[in-house]
Amino acid sequence: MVGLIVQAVEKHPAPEGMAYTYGTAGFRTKAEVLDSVLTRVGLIAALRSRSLKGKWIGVMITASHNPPSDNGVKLVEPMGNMLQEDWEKLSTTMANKATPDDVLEYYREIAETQHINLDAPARVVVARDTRASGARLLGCLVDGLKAAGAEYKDYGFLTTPQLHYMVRCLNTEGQYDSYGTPTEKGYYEKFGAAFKHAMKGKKPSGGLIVDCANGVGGPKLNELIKYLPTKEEGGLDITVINDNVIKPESLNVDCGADYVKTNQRPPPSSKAGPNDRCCSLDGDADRVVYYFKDSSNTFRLLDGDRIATLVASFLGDLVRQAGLADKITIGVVQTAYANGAATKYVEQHLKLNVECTPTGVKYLHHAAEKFDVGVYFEANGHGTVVFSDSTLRRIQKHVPGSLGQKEAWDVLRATVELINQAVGDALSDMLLVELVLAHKHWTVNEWLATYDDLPNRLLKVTVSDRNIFKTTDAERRLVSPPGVQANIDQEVQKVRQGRSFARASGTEDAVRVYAEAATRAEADGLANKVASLVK
Ligand code: NG1
Ligand code: ZN
Repeated sequence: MVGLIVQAVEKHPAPEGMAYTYGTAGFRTKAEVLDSVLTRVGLIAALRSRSLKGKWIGVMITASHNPPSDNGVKLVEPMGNMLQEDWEKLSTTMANKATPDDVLEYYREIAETQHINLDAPARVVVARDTRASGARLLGCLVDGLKAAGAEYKDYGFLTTPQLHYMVRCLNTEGQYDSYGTPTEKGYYEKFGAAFKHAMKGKKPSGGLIVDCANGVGGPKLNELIKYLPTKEEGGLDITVINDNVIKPESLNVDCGADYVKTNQRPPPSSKAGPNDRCCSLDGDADRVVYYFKDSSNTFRLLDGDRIATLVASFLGDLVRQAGLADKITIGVVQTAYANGAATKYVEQHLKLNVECTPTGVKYLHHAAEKFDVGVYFEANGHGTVVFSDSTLRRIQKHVPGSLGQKEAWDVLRATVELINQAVGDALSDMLLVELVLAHKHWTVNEWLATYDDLPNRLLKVTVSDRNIFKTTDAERRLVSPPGVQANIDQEVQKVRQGRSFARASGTEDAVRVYAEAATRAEADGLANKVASLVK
């Protein structure tokens, strides 16, 4: 193994002058400087699996909504969660080791400090999105996996959530908590069947246009559709657009969830008419946002906050109607980027607990796990719902007291199945939204009418060193550089319903400034003021 590791690392030398960090979304940068990282991630994945006595670990090669020339890689824990934090640090250190000998030495050091038996089995599942660099990077990863003596399964092209699903299925196969069959067909069958059960013959109002960002979500959605009830059977009428994966240079270009959310407009390729329900996935299909043009042709975004409120209200109704209200509490987890109006709606109208965490799905997921039912979404469309084990058992064991309770209980159980609890999944989230709208007999207009978003602005500010920006209170307040927060507070006071914060991005070399206020002019003015304060 020693010789093999040295050989593999020699084959993919680290470029000079690069500093890699395992950030919120794993390693992510220009694809051409990632070869050495992938080989080292192969070694880390093998070690992580061995540290868990041969449980399957996932490796996903993707750069999500980033441009086609980027790529990235992230690791997935056995139950489909994001990599544990101490292993993020080990990964970062490993990625920055310069020579093959340094790598080998660090490999041994990890084994020693983490008490890993290097003879234990190592099992790793890999998949990638449709980027042109994916095949080459897969080769670099596999060299690392083979050198470390890991058994690996390559699923080819998958969406990120499908890979998370495979990992969870493989680790629960044959057990009481078996998550499903670890095949693509198994994934489509599970979610297709759950959707059909949960719909209970309800008819969706109108069709749905799905923009797939020219990414891996396109072919996968086209496949999933085959497992859903047809239009004739009262199922969804889905039109798929931007599903061209033959031209990888078109990935995320003028389309996709990030384009729509950032530019507040539909993809130019969309032919949707007024009030047509539309949604956009991102490049690896773990994010989804809805939108439409209203009768006066104004663009209306229904983002992650809206999905969270819609889903939380639906689950609240089902739990109540099933007769479980006094046994199950529902909570909503957001980040500071959630619109203030959404937070208020959840607290005052839905009367549910809201928790705010730092940016990054791992924080939201963790906080959501503390509730019986935790609904978590980032405003940009990442998110899902998690049910605690005891809640799942409680739902299963429940004995409905009436026909009405039984109806709601049936729908609740099928809805649990429909939600990809391993991780936020654009395809499963999309089916969930469609389900809720059909049950509520709502169009996008009723959904939009639940509350009015406060006008807001998100700015990206280039600074000389973003690392000096340190925050507290779930990133809502700056503690460093000194004095800046007090200045921000002063500016916030000057506008009505003002709120603003600045934090260093975890994925880009910039500081992000968010501001909201009663009017568009006040929100824009506040954002610009705060941007000038952090420059
Ligand atoms: P950063 O760059 O740390 O703001 C961005 C998104 C996050 C999350 C991560 C990972 C915003 C404001 N931030 O993080 O929500 O999606 O990327 O992809 O949207
Ligand atoms: Zn993504």
